[in-house]
Amino acid sequence: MSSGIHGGLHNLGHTRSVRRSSYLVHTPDTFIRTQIPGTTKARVIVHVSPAIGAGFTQYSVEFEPGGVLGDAAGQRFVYVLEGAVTVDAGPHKHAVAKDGYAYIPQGVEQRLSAIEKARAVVIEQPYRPVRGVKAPELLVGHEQEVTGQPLMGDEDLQVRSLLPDTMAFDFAVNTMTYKPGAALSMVEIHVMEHGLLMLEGGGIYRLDDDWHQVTAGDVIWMAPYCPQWFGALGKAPAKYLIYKDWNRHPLR
Ligand code: UGY
Ligand code: MN
Repeated sequence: MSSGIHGGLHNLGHTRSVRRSSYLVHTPDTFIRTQIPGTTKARVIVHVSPAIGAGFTQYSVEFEPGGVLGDAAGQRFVYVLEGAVTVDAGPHKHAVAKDGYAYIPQGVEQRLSAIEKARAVVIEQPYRPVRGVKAPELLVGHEQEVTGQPLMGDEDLQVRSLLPDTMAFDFAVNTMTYKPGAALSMVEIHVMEHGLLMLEGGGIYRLDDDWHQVTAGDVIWMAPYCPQWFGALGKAPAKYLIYKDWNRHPLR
């Protein structure tokens, strides 16, 4: 049987995706592929953008072999989900493979080229400088090389900070890995917003006053002050990549 929109498998109008003023749950069945200037042989799915009220953008790029993503609209963070890409940024050139990542400062001429079929998540945000603090430089790393830290002493919930926690950076990107049954110890309400991609496993996400089942491949945007809590379900760990704006005065 054929599938998708041409085969009539439309789930009778049902989806786990939800759009509220304080959050978005974006599940793969609702993804629409598009293109942005500077892309060739690459499709883009924009999950989070100023159009929904966010101060950053988060999108996925699906590259064919040889596919390219060009210049950014601000500083850029790239995390490779599948395959490998070459990052050409100014005078630097780095190969970044699955679970590898790169931070590229604002204004650097750049080109990301897929060495093979690849998928990556991209976060871009205008840089907010701080007087007397030098802006960050290009940084390339790998998630597995970052030491995990237990969140609030909970060994079953490990946080890996992919960017250095210095005032030079105005956002953070972390991975959070929950052992089966682990959960945030509190409902968080904070000024920072989040862009989140479920990498592995799943569980229940509380967002505002609603509880959602979430699984690998789902994306969530949380507005500032959106009440949030997560508990991992199933027999395998749950893991997500999470962005937050960070290290800046709330009036700037
Ligand atoms: O860093 C955070 O705010 C993180 N603990 N939030 C979350 O997982 N929803
Ligand atoms: Mn949070």
